[in-house]
Formats: sequence, structure tokens, C-alpha cells
Amino acid sequence: MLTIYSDDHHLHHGRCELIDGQLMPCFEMPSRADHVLDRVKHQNLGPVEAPKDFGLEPIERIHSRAYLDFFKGAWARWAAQGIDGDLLPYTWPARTLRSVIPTSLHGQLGYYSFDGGAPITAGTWQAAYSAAQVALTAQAHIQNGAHSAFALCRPPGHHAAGDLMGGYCYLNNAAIAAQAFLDQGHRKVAILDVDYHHGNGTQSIFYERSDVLFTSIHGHPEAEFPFFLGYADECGEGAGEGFNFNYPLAAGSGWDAWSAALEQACNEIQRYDADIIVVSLGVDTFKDDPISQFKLDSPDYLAMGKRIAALGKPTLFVMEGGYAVEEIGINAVNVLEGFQSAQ
Ligand code: SP5
Ligand code: ZN
Repeated sequence: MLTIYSDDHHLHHGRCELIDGQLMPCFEMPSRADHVLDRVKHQNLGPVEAPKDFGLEPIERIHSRAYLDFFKGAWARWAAQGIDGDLLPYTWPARTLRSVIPTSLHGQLGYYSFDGGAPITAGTWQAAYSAAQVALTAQAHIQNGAHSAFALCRPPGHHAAGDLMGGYCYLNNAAIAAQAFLDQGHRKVAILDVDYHHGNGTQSIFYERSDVLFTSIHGHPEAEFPFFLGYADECGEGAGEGFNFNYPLAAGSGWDAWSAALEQACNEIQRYDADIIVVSLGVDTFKDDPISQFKLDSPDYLAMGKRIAALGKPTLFVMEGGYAVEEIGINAVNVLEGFQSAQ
């Protein structure tokens, strides 16, 4: 399996995120992707290539021009104020407030974000832009006939909506790739989001559409981030009704409960008869993940890959979360090896 990887992810190294009432060192750190790359090489998964540059156009199919302009220019505006530290929001247009777009940097930052977990640093735009190109390059490889590819994206993407950053995510790499498949002639793309957290950004982007089926297995939002989306009764709206499937699971869930949900998601993907599958591959379902509450063990990820392979469709894997830094490589590559072994 071909892996697409860019060193540009090192340009994004946030200092702190707001978590448990404190500014804590970011769990989403550069060594995550380094460990995955090391494991890809160690296991001889296949060649590793740098991304091509497809420009902004395929990104603008998912994200608004205003959001992209803000994100691209935010650091320069912040640096001009001469304040030390990352750019982090602190006020959001919650209920009773107006969703106006203020002129001030922090006002706009609140408007274009939903949590205090996605700091903007000097290199965040470039890293996120390159991660989107990683996803698009892997997408192009499948478009040209490959059965699978691995987009080793960092920063991750599935929490990012059309004009919203948050949850360590800025550009929705999986959604950008899914849209590219459609723009290049495919009719139906299924997204399988296996990250521990609900992919609220991806769901919202495709919620009123039937050309992308969204399925997600995740910690129940009653008790888990992102709290305000990811319930089982969210089924899609308008033309998208019946094309959104959430499988929220209780804290402490292990492979038995998780694989039962995977079975249901796979049955929906089969019924949908997708041309292509995009997997939002988070491995923060691991038992030792520092911010998550599921109990999957490393061999379970091999079984996960095998089950996905049994769908028999061309499959693009897009890296999302996973914060047990030492094991993230083993677990992510286990999914890919499980997939390959079932070919
Ligand atoms: C891409 C991705 O996986 N994003 C996840 C963002 C999660 N941010 C909020 C984490 C809150 C964790 N709370 C448990 C803290 C344990 N001390
Ligand atoms: Zn996650």
C-alpha cells in the first residue's frame, strides 16, 4: 500500500490546549506522525511518497473562502500584536449571542472555532494545507486505479466543518478527498469514521447530501467530546435523510461492543453500494490512549482492517487521532496490514 507523507506537519507544534480547566501541553504533537511513518517503514508496508500540490480549489469545495482567508492570515495578524504564545480562542457565539463576524482577530477566531483545543501557530496553515494535499495525492492514486492508499495526515481533520476549526482539526482532509472522488466522476462515497471521537465536522459537511454516506463509531457524546453532535438519532436531513449513521458507545467499550457497531456500519455501507470508501482512521480507541475511554488492543486493529477489506471496495485511509504516542504506529499500521492481508 502506498503511503503519502509530508514533513510539513512538523511546522505545526501547538504549545497548549484548554483541557480539564488548564492549559496543558497539546496531546496532538508531531511525534505522532513520526511514529506512524517509522512503523510504515519498519513493516515494509509499501513505498512512501511526498504529496503533489493540487492548490486551493479542491479545499474550497469543502471550506468557505472566508474561513480559509481567516485561517491563512490569522498568524500574521497575531504576530503583529507582538504577543508571545499560540493563538487560542476564548469567546464563542453560543446561544443568545449573535453569529456576526467581528472585525477583531479574537472575535473572528471565536466565530471560526468551537473549542480551545486547536491553537494556531506560525506554521499551522502550511501544515494543514500540506495535510490536505497528502489526502488529495492519496485520493488521486486510487482515482488512477489503486485499490488502497494511506494518507498520513497531520494535523487531523474530522472535527473541522465548512467554516469551523476545533478538536485539533483545521481542514477536513477526509471530506476534501471524498469530494474530490465525486468531482472526478464517482457517484457514491462512504465515509467510515473509526476515531474515538465523533466526526462532527464531516457529518455536518455532508448532512444534507445523499452522495456521501457518513458512518461513525465513537464515545457517546452525552459523556464525551465533542458533546454536541454524534447521537444515534442524527440520521441526515433533506436529501441527506437516511445517509448518516452514528454508533455512540459507552465508556469502557472493548472489541466486542466496538466490532458489533462496525458490523452495523459495514452493513449500511454495503447496502449503500458505495463506489469508494474513505476511512477516517483514528486509533484513539486504544486501551492506553491518554484522553479516551475505549479498550481496543493492538491485535484488534488487524481485525478492523480485515473487516473493512471484506467490503471489497477501493479504500482511502486518512489518519485522524490517536495519542498513545508509542503505540499509534503499531495500531494504525495494523489496520492497514489487516486490510492488505485480506486482499
Ligand atoms: C482528532 C481528535 O481525536 N481530536 C480529539 C480532540 C479532543 N479534545 C478534547 C479532549 C478532552 C479529553 N478529556 C479527558 C481528559 C483526561 N484527563
Ligand atoms: Zn479522536
